[in-house]
Amino acid sequence: MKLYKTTKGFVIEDEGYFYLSKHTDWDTFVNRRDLFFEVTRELQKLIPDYDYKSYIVSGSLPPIGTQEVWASGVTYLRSKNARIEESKEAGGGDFYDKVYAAPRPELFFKSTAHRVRGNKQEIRIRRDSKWNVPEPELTLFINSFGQLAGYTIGNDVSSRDIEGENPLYLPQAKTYDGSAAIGPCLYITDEPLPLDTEIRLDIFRDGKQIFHESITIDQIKRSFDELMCYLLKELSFPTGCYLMTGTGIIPKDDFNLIVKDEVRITISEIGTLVNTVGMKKAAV
Ligand code: DO4
Ligand code: MG
Repeated sequence: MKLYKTTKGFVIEDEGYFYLSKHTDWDTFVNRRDLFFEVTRELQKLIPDYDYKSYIVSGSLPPIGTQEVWASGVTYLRSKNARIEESKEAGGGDFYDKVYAAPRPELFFKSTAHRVRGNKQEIRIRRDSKWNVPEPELTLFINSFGQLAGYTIGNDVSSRDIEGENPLYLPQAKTYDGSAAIGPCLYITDEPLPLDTEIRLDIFRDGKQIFHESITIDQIKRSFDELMCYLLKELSFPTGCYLMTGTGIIPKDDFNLIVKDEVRITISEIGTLVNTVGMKKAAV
């Protein structure tokens, strides 16, 4: 089942039918103990209406209320190798090798809710950066009970020149207005995602496809339990949180995201998250 946040309310999609939930607060809507069971029960009292589909066609709000967005780093071999390369001159290479092998994963704060963009909303690149990339990441929704309650698609937009200059600049490379996108929905299921689930990244410039690559989630070095366990060790999340699980797709070093590029990230079970890079103006 897919839960969408729209300007007209929360739309539930189930087997091709669309329902409008009676809930009006996202945080309580998604923080029910057995969400899949509760939504299934809720559907029995609702009448499907195809018109509700139109609420999500033109884009949807990010599926977020007051949750923080966190992110995991260097969870795929490809990511480790690319970071070693980009930070060689700064002497950062060793850190990435070590964190890839260490029991403790790299986890970092990515975004507050108000900086997050939804499907078909504009993401941003920093005005003081010359090398930017999207990072397509399966993103977990961890509820207020500490349970993995759903999945969405995340884009961890990153400034590689800032990150590469000095690993201590990571927060600036990762966190700024419009650097995170999630959506198009929160996908809830009563079964774990299959290991051959594919994450696909397509980038279009002036209507032409300039990049495409995919990876399956079985290439990830760490289990979701492991990532969640470290995140929840010393942090409480009264309304739950999102956790991006890291990227396994990194465009070649000559690739640079620019204004007006369209980034599409697809995970077939969840949908496609589409974002265009907005003009380099101050965020609203
Ligand atoms: O260590 C830098 C960031 C890593 C990251 O965002 C990723 O691997 O996805
Ligand atoms: Mg990332």
